[in-house]
Amino acid sequence: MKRAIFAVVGHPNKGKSSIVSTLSRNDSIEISTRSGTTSHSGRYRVETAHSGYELVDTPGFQRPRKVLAWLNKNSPGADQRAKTIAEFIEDPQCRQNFPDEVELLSPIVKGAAILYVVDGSRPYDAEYDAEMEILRWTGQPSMALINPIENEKHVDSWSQALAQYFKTVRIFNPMEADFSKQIELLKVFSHLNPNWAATLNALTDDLQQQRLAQKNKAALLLARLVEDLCFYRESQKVLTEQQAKVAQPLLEQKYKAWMVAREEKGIRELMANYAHFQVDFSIDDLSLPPDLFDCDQWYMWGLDKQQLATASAVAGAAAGAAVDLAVAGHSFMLGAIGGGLVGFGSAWFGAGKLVDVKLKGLPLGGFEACYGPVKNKNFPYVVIGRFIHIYNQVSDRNHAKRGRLEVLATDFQQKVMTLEKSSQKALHQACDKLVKQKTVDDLANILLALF
Ligand SMILES: Nc1nc2c(ncn2[C@@H]2O[C@H](COP(=O)(O)OP(=O)(O)O)[C@@H](O)[C@H]2O)c(=O)[nH]1
Ligand SMILES: [Mg+2]
Repeated sequence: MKRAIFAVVGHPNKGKSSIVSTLSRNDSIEISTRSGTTSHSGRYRVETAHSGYELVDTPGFQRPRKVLAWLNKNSPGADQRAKTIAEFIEDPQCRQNFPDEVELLSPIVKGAAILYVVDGSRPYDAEYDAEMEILRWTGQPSMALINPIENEKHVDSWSQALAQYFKTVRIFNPMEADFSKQIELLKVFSHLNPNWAATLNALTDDLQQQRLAQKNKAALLLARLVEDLCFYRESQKVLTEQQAKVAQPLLEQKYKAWMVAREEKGIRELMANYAHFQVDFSIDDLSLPPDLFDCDQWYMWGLDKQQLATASAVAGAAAGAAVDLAVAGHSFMLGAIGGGLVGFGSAWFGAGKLVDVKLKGLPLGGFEACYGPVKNKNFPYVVIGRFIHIYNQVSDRNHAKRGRLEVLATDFQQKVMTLEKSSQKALHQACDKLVKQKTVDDLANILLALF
């Protein structure tokens, strides 16, 4: 058998489906506290550029002792055991009486290697011997995985028991095992069957490449996001200043809605990049500091005042006034420029702390009322900080994890401080350009330092 196939087997509720989910990066596999959730085997192919393998998620053993009794009764001797197992899965009576065992043994009889899963937080007892004995009868390559579901209390006794039946035993927690732990495990798999060593080695190489490519893609997604958010403006033609005043709240509303939706889209793209499609997440969860438009709370996401001042200096931007304006949260372009910009009353400015609010006289009469683009110097850092924060959670999130994305604050300011000086400078210069609505060459590459 050329293709590497692993059947993940064990007692119900030991994390078999969780392991398959994490290793195959598939968050649509059903995982449940309800025993017997997986009643039919599911096959999950992992395809990479030059390789691939398959995981089979199976139902748990239901009546292993009875099955073993049947096998013992029907086996002429040790040399015939694998054959007896094959007879067991074909036997009409057995298919009726032991559907789960038939289902889980079928892929093994066809050549799959065995990954036997137990829970390291529950004690070993002799009941499991029947399962392990049945698996041994198949004669297929095998290893055991101890999943410490709640704790590692019984890992040692399990290790001893498992060593009686399996040459290879590893601890693997499908919720927590990070990428390197997953790669480590795949490397162990490659020793189970010498025929699969080459393909599984190619697989781990591919996965490592893939992970790099995902990181580059994440940086590219952020580059597009921060550019879009920094450049965006909402505008509307109006005939009079009075009309502009009426239009202003609507413009503001539309502007904010667009910005929020764009940020959410960027985050969804990031999740899709890591094959997370079912994550329960709402952009509102990011409102640890209330929202993207609350300047006072920004220092938590972006840079703090002092960093911002340093950033401006590093970027070679005008220090002093420019920095103070940024810190105060408003920076307006007022007065007449070109076609004629008309400033508005204080209500107009007050609402527009964050952004540029303009009324521009049009050559053929009337005005163009504009909301945006962003003027606050901290804004690009805030967007970047929020994205990096989500990146940290998403890129390391195992696919067995269900439930909401936990929003744990990560220290973006610290991250910026620890960048190499040249990377810091490039970042500050890029942000300085972005708030001036100038495009930045190679932005994704500059941002990559933060990933
Ligand atoms: N905390 C924690 N829960 C786990 C772990 N593995 C599985 N579970 C939980 O145990 C239950 C059964 O998991 P599942 O993968 O469906 O087990 P299966 O019946 O063997 O396929 C689910 O509620 C999982 O969320 C783990 O490593 N840590
Ligand atoms: Mg299952």
